[in-house]
Amino acid sequence: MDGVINMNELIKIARALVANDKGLLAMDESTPTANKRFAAAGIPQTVEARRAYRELLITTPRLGESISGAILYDETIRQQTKAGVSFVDALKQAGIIPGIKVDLGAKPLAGFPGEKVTEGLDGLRERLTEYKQLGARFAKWRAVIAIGTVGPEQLPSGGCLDANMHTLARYAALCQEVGLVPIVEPEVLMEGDHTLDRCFAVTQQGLTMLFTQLYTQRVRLEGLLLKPNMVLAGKGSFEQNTVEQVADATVTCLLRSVPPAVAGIAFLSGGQSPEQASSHLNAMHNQFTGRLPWPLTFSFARAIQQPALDIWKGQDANVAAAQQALFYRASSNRAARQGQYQAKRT
Ligand code: 5MM
Repeated sequence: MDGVINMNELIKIARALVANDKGLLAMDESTPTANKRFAAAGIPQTVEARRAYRELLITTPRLGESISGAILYDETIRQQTKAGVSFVDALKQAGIIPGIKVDLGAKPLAGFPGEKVTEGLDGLRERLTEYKQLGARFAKWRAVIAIGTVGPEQLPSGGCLDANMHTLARYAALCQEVGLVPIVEPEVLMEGDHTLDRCFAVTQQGLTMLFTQLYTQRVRLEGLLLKPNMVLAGKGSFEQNTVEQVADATVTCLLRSVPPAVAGIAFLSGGQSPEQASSHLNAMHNQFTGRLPWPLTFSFARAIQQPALDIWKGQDANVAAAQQALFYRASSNRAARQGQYQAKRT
């Protein structure tokens, strides 16, 4: 394993990613996901359209005022702006730390109908080494946990939680060995008709198992970020909760299951609207002022990008307006970290 110097460097990067009330821009959609979102917005699903869209995001003026790090994808980390500047260098010039999604996606878990395990450990050490050479300073791996029922069985199963949390810990250990800050993302999905209480119980169980696995695999928590879901009722639940209830449940769940040594927590948005995601983060800061042991921020994809994508529509003429929308969502989320966000339409 690494010596003290490398771990100090990791801790420095982890802290920089959550410093100054900034957060992360998740722009690590795999090609199938990016194409799905483009198709829904009537944008051609080509390499050039994906490149142009990522250039729009990365070159948004003053983005670095609110964004500390951007999560890229294998295709994107190798691309350049039209002017020939690599995306990695463009991010660095904007004061944004480049990162990379390194999982190879969630696949059906053998023996557990309806559940998935994220793949990508084989050859990961070599891939991480290459990404570090390309300029990445942190990495991200997402596991998905479904709540529901299959026949008589309640999901998630212990087997699914075990497999995913073990895999996340093995990934995190490899990242630290190579010198990349791991972001671990165990996402409890919003799909389903479950209550907020059920999401709370599953999130707490998953996080408790995750930190046991991280301990077992000798991962240093000071050099790691957690990217969890907020605690929410399922999208199909008739019982939806207030912003204050979501904020209270989410932070209470995290306080019970995440050690204070963790460098920071950066939420995924999971299908919430941009306004909902910012309002929830804002309420957490207002309701728990002075009681948060870790920096609490955002690492949104849809909740930060969607307005920009909708405006862009694949047209050069819309780039400036789309960038303004992205800037607005990024600064709104920074304001939410300060408890100063006021929801209004973009
Ligand atoms: C949950 O997804 C992550 C956060 O995005 P949201 O804020 O929209 O929930 C996101 O980083 C995700 O991991 C990437 O979009 C990659 O997704 P795929 O499914 O393409 O690997």
